[in-house]
Amino acid sequence: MKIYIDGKYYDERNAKISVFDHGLLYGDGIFEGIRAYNGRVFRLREHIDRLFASAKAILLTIPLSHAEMMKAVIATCRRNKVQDGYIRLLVTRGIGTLGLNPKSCKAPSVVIIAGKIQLYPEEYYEKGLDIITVPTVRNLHSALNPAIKSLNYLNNILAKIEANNGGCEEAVMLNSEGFVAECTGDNLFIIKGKQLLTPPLSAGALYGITREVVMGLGRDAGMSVAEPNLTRYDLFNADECFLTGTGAELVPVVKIDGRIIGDGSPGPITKALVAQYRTLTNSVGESIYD
Ligand code: PXG
Repeated sequence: MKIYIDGKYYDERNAKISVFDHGLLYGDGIFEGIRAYNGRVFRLREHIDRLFASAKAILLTIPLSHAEMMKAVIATCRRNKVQDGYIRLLVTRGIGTLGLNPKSCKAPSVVIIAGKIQLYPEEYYEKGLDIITVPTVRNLHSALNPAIKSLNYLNNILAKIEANNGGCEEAVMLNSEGFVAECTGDNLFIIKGKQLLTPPLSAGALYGITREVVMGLGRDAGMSVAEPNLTRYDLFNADECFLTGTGAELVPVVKIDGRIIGDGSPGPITKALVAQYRTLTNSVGESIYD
């Protein structure tokens, strides 16, 4: 695998970042996780737009334009002969002194890794997930806005550890007011009658690109799509529940905090949305080889 670092390609064993990079020292940087299907990068523009929005929020100047960044992602995929894969794009604050002031960092670094995707086991999609609410709440907007896809994921990692300690793969994260925010690396949806509901961004959800696509699929299917504040009670009494993310796509949820959702198996609307999402990912995207 060839890794892109600041305009050059390196073999895996030579792809290195300094221990003085503030991305490592302080988690000072941002990232994106992107998928390629059938030789096309899915929703590339949206991912690059979100990367630039995260950069703006942390006052990080990305040394490439939107168009150059898109080209760099495509070129890295081509170089690695990616057909179906996972792309990790990160921008670090760069090398600085041991003090946390980013003023000491002269140049941000851009890293692009285009490799194989580690898929969730097929069983998760067939049987659905059993998830739990965890004690760690989602970061406050007023502290570290969850809309920023920063290199500091400790909030999510702590929640993931708590879910694992409770024997589950995923965690429902609430915000400081007790409303549902999202999961550790996925957005959360419920279905109630003809309504497709997901927490608003203001509740502490990431502006998920899969979330946006799925809301569109729901509207196309004639569902009423809304973003109300949701409580655990709403989750427990949903007809169906599923998670969305670039890596996971759509994963059905069948149990939350010991309460069985619907009839305890992936619901019909969730299954239909999974099929529509797969059709879309296989047919559209920024071409790698044209
Ligand atoms: N919420 C959070 C907190 C995320 O980090 C999502 C929702 C889903 O967003 P997208 O745009 O992907 O639909 C994410 C993003 C990984 C990995 O390695 C994936 C994410 C985050 C961190 C790691 O698979 N997902």
